[in-house]
Amino acid sequence: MLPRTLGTLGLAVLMASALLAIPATTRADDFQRGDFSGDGAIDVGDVIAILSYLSSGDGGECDDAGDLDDSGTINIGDAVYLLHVVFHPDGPLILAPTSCGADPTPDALDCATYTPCP
Ligand SMILES: [Ca+2]
Ligand SMILES: [Ca+2]
Repeated sequence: MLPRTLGTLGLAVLMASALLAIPATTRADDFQRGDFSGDGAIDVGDVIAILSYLSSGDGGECDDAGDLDDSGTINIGDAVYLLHVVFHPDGPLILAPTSCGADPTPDALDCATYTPCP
């Protein structure tokens, strides 16, 4: 409950300080699985980006995009899976990169930034 002596200015200051106290979220909700490089296209460059991430730890801005099978981790299987997608786009896959969307599975991977999705 607000004290009666707060007044309009006091209330405005209180509301502004409350808004400033809310941490800014940097998580991108929508991304395209497979586009690990974040350029809006799924190609062999994304396979190379995943392999580079696995060897050096330097990744993109959206780790979820590199988790092709949505297992919650990025490993060599994701790179092999993506190679199959790139060279056999009409092949029979159980899971395939799709259009923009949110990660349906809670996991430790993050997607801080992914600009190709609106
Ligand atoms: Ca890409
Ligand atoms: Ca995976």
